[in-house]
Amino acid sequence: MAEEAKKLAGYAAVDNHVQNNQVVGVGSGSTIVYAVDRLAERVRQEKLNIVCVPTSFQLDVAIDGADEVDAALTLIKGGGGCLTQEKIVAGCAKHFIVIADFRKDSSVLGQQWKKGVPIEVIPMAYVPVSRTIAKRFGGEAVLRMAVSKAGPVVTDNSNFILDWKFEHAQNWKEVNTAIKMIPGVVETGLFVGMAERVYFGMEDGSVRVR
Ligand code: ABF
Repeated sequence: MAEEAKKLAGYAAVDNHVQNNQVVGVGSGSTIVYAVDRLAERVRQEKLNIVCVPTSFQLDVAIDGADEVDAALTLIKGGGGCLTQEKIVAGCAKHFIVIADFRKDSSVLGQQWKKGVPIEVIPMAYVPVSRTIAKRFGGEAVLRMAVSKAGPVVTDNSNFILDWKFEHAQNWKEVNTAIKMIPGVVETGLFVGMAERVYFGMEDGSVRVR
C-alpha cells in the first residue's frame, strides 16, 4: 500500500514539475526511486533532454523524499543519514519538490516520525553538542549507532549523527538557526521554508498536494 503511494507521489511530482531542457536534482530514499523511474520513462517516450545530478550549484528542480512533513511544509529529513548533502541540493534548486507516502503527513512534527531530528556533527563534538541541545531545547540527542552496534554511523562527510528526540513542537525556524550556531554542528535535518510543494501518495490511490 505504501509502495503504491510512493509511486503516486513520485510520478505526480515529475509530471507536474519537470520539463524539457531542465537540470534536475535527485535526492535519496525509496520514494525517489519512483520519480527516477518516471523521469526515465518520460525521457524515453517524450524524447526529453534532461540532465539529472545529485549535486550542483544551479538546479531548476530538486525532488526528494522526507521523513515527516508538517502543515507549514517544514520537513524532517536525514533518516538515511544524508541530510547535509540533501540540504545543499535542495538549497541549490529554484523549486524544491517533496514526495512522500501518506504516513509522512503530519500537522505537527513528531506526530508521525518518532526517531527525532537528525543532526550531523563533527565527531569530536558529539558529546558537548548533545548536552547543549538537551539543556537548551529539552529532550535527548542520542548518537546514532550502526545496525551492527559496532560503532557510530559515519556519514558521507565522515561525521556522526545525533538523533534529537524533542519533547514538543517548537518554533522550528528559530531552533534550526540556534542549533546550527552550536560549535561542531554541521547541519540539521530540519528543512524550514525550503519545500515549495509536497506530493503525498494516498491509500485510496489519489495524490494529495500541499
Ligand atoms: C531521504 O530519504 C531522507 O531525507 C529521508 O530520510 C528518506 C526518505 O526515504 P523514503 O522515501 O524511503 O521514506 O529523502
